[in-house]
Formats: sequence, structure tokens, C-alpha cells
Amino acid sequence: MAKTQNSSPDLNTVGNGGETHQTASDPQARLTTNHGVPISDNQNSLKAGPRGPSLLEDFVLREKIQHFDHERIPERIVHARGSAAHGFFELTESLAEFTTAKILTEVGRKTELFTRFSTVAGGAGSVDTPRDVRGFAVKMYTSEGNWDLVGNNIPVFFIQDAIKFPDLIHAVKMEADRGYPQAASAHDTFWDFIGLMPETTHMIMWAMSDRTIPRSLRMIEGFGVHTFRLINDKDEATLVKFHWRPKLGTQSTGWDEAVKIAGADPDFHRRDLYESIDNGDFPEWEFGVQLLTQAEADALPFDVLDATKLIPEELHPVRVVGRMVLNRNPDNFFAETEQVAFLPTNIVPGIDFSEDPLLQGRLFSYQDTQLSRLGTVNFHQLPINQAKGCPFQNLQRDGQMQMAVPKGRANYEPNSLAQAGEDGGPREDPKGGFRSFAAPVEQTKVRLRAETFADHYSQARLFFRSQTAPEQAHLASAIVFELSKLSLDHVRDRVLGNLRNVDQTLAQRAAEGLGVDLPKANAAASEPYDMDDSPALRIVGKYPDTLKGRAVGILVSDGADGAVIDAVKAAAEGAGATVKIVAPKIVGVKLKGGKRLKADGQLAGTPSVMFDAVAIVLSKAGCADLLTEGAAIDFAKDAFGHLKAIGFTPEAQPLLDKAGVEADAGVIDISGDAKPWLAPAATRQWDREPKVRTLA
Ligand code: HDE
Repeated sequence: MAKTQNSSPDLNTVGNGGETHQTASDPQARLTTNHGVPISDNQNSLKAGPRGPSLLEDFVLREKIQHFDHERIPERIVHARGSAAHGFFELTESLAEFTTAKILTEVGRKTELFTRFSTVAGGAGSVDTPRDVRGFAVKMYTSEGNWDLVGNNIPVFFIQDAIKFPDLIHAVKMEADRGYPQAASAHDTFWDFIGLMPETTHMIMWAMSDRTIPRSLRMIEGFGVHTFRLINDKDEATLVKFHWRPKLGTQSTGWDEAVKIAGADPDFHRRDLYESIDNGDFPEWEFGVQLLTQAEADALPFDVLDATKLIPEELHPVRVVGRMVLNRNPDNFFAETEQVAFLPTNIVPGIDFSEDPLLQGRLFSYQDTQLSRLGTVNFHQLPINQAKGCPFQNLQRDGQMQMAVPKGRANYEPNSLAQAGEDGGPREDPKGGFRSFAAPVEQTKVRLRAETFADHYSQARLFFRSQTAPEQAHLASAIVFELSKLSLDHVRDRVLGNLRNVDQTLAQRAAEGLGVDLPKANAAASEPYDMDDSPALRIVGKYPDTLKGRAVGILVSDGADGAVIDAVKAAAEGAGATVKIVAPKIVGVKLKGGKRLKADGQLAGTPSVMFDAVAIVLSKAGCADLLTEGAAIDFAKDAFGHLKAIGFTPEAQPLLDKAGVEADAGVIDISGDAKPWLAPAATRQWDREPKVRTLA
């Protein structure tokens, strides 16, 4: 086993028999075959003469090529594209009243974890910024076994019953005959399924909102989605929903911006996560719970077992009891991010499932999928999947790729080998071991959807009506965009018919945006009702106005005023932003006075979509040169169109004019003082939006 690829101290306990190996960092390290034979020549294969045919006996060549031929494993069927990081969970408030789980009762204890974020629909090589739900899966290596909270950045799901999952995923993925579109829901089969399955309507509201085009993985919320149970030492159950809240606030891009980012940097989110951790700027989330007694759940007008429903925070507040910090990048993408196997069945004593029929199906699916992805029942022995927080020991044996070397004769239980002084192996723990909540279940076997799951529209309405005006406009426009890509008119009309049950104005706006007549409303299985708005469901106005964790780009030219550049850089960095200098050439520019300034990015490859706010600091001649440079014009035009603050020096005015940048509260002359640019730079100029785009 090649120890060079592993940073886990635990690997040595699994399979290398305690032998020591040279590591790659060892200056003496010698290249060997997988079986340890030193290699004398890694440049040339063995041939019959310098120009002769290669020889079959060249085991060095064959082993290397053969290993390469098998480098790929099947990518995940969903959530194939992901990025991950190591970190820790720390409890700040004990939930001992509700649960015996040590991770939720030992205040101050830090538990190691590994978190993987993902898109759902695209393949492993797709881009980071399509409109898509983001997976938010956390593997916590607790002292009582691994707890995997395998959630999403949206608190509800498309469907109510696991049996519809393969249909949903087939519908959203590339269409079966043509093999496209990749990583996009804007096509006939997806919307056909959506229109025919009104239970998807609430999730569709979220999917069409800006939540599905996040600014950064550091700026998404996470939700356990399903209702779970906490079990205390008196065997009492409390219903619970799990939440992760980003310290930087939940932030999104605009649609046009997301599309352009996809071209400019397909790895936008992966790079952002990696670089911020690498820079020591560790992303952090609050961990919160919504706790409900069964009686409180029964009093709600919806069923908490229905994963298409959320519990409004205004009714049952989120209690923050811990935090997660991601502070270490993976050492090896494949070994960790690719091979990590999340299992909703990984829970620990004191936490239990609910009867949510979507969750129940997941309890089978994940273990099963790992067998096909990782190829063996021993996938839990891979370093990233091992229960690191505690010993794991049982009497399961053998199987493909067994990496442990279990000792002794005890591979069955009960046994009495201990009486003869032999190791009898581990034993069950009736008190401290995992126990299921004793929920009464005796009923008739049926294939039925519960009556309490029949309402498909009330919470879709709640979501839409709780949004701010710009968010509503984005949502309506996203629906228009997606439906405009359909070739089947009846599919479009069925979706519009469902939207009428959500909100008349939304349906009207969508139909007008498409230029079609509004069809009749579809029959609803249950009449929707109105709920009080939930401001917690918004993004705009909820996240802080800040430059912390954000990026600023300064476009410069030869002859630009270095003092202005320094001032804006210092102001932005002082407010917590990362600053990059963008210049026509990567070597940088010669400033006024002759000093050289190095560039971080060349203009043509560093458009303003990479930044949250920009400054354009040019000389007169430098600006004149850029007036015929499309990348420079787009830099200003897109920054304006994406509602970003633009700081400028008067010499840059001709470029702004050519780019159609109009004076407003976010376009600031910074030649005298950079400070007034800071406030607009910390937010988006929502007032500008009607000037730059027609929204539905
Ligand atoms: Fe998943 N899901 N899922 N899912 N899911 C997978 O497991 C599945 C669902 C989620 O970063 C697969 O290891 C079924 C809801 C995340 O590795 C697979 C159903 C939620 C990830 C699978 C659901 C999720 C997955 C594919 C309906 C949010 C990525 C590869 C019953 C609460 C984890 C794998 C990672 C991955 C099945 C529904 C989240 C095929 C059958 C609801 C974050 O097993």
C-alpha cells in the first residue's frame, strides 16, 4: 500500500502490517512499482533494440498503464460534481434535555468532519455554476461513530416518496436520446415531469430562485431537509430539523452573471473554496435545530413527514447550538472528495429517523450505490470513510479489498473463547448502543400517499410571497427562461396551469414573459391556503452588507495613478475583501511616475464577473487604448449590468460611456477618496436593475 498518498494516521492500522514505507516527501524516496520493486527508468519502455517492438515482459510499463486504465470509478449518479474540505464541529449549547448523542451534549468538544458540496444534475466534469440545487453533505467522525448529515442548500425536496426519485433524476438529466443538455433543467423532459407532479411545485419555487445560483459554496445554507428525531435518556423523542447557516450570509449571483462565470471559470466555486481555506480564511457555519414535540407537529397545517414542506422559522425558531469550520483542504481529490461515501444511515445513539417516506428510501439507496461506485462492501475502510472518532470493531469478515488483518479465531458471536484466554471479540452494548425510537407502527400494508400530503401549493405560495420584489422578479424570469427552452407547448401550459394555484400574478408574469395566453388553472388535490409571510425565506436584505469574504477587481492601465490604486486596495482589504489587479497584460503596468505594478489577472481572462465590486483606474492614454478592447468594455458593462459598485478615475470616463455605464449611487469617482465607494461595494445596487434588464 502506498503510504505516500495518505495523511490519515489510521491507515497504518489497516493492512500494511505496520511496515514502514518511504514517503514522497522523503528526499531519499525511491520510485517503485506497486509491489515495491525499485524502478530504474521511468522514461523508456523495454524494447527489443532502441527502435524495436516493446516487450511483453515489461511489467513496469504494464503495471503503470494498467493502473492508469482503471483510474476512474463510476461517478455519482447524482451529485457527481463536488468539492470538499475537512474541518470541525463544535457544540456551543448542550441539547442534553433532548438527546444522548455526545456530539450534541458535550459543549466545547471539537469533532473532526469532512463536508462535500455538490451540484445535482451535471456530470463530474460539468461547470460549477449551473442553476441547480447544491448538495451539502457533512460526515462527522463522532466518538460514537460517524454521523452523516446528507442535506441540500434548500430545505425541501421535489418529491414526497422515494419511489419517484429515479423518474425525477432521469427527467432532469440529459435527455435519453440526444445526450443533452448537460447540467441544466431547462428542457422538455424535466418540465414534463414537473408539470405532471404538482408536489414538486414548492421546490420549483426554490429552484427558480437565486438560491440555485450561489455566489460561493461558503455562502450557502444547508438543511437536513427531513424531520429527524432526537432521543433523550428517558427514551423520549423530540422532532428535529437540522440547519447550517453561513457566517458570510446566504448570497447569490445573478443569472446572466452565473452564465458568464461558467465560461470564465468553470471551477469558480471549487477554486473559491480551495483558495479561501488555503489563505486561512476559513468558512464557517452556525449549526441550528428546530425542535418540536409531537403535539406541536400535529398542530401544524401540514405533515412534518412530507419533505416538500418546511417549518417556518417564525413559527418554530432555529436554535443555534454549534458551529462548523472548514479549515483544511483535501490532500488528494480522488482519495477523499471522490471516494467519500455519505450514508444517511450513519446516525449515532440519541438521533433517529422519522417515517418520512423519502428518507426511508434513502436509507437503502446510499449503501447500495457505494457498492457500485466503490465496488466492495469494505468501502468503510477507505481512510476518508473510516470511523475515526472511535474504534470500529465487529465480526464481519473478508470481502473484496479487505484491508484489515483481523487476528484470532473469534469471527462469530456468541462465543466462549475468552474462557480459554483467547480474544473473544467485541460484544453488543444494550445501554450505550444505538436503539431505535419505539414508534408504534401496526397498520395495514398499503401503497398510498397520506391524505396529509395532498396540499402541493400553499408553501409554494408562502415562498413566493415572502420574497422581496427583486427576488420575485428573478424567480419569475427564471421560469420564463426555462419554459422558453421547451419545444412542447402542452408541457409549458401544464406548468403555467400549476403556477396559477401558487399565485395569479406569478402565473401572469410568466405567461407575459413568454408572450403566451395563460391557460386554465390545473385542478388541485387540496385547496391551497394562505400563510403569514416568512421573511426568513429571503436572501435580499437578510445577508449582511459587507466586503468580508468577497472579491474586488481593480482594472489598471499604464500611466494609472498608483496612489488611487493603493487607496482603493487598502480600503477593500481593510473591509475584508480579497483584491486582484487586472491589467491588459499579465506582466502588469508601468504606473504614473514609472513604478511597476504586477497584475494578478490578464484582462481577457479575468472579466468582472469574477468580482463582487470593481474599480477602474486608468490614465488618459490607457483608457484610449481600451476603447477598442471588447474585454475592457465588457468589464465595465457587466459590472454595471450585474449591479456592482464601480469606482473610477475621471480618465476612465470614456470607457464607462462606451460601456453604457450611467451615473448612479454605485458609480463613484474615487480619484480623491476611495471610502465613499466602500458602502455600495458591500452590496448590490438593486435600484439599478430595471435600467439594465427587463424582468418578468
Ligand atoms: Fe441523494 N443520493 N437521494 N438526496 N444525495 C445520492 O448517493 C437518493 C435526496 C444528497 O457528496 C447518491 O453516494 C435517493 C434528498 C446529497 O457524496 C444516491 C433519494 C437529499 C448527495 C442518492 C435522494 C439528497 C446525494 C448518489 C430519494 C437532501 C451527495 C451517490 C429518496 C436531503 C453526497 C451517492 C456526496 C447522493 C439517492 C434524495 C442529498 C444515488 C434514492 C432528499 C447531498 O444514493
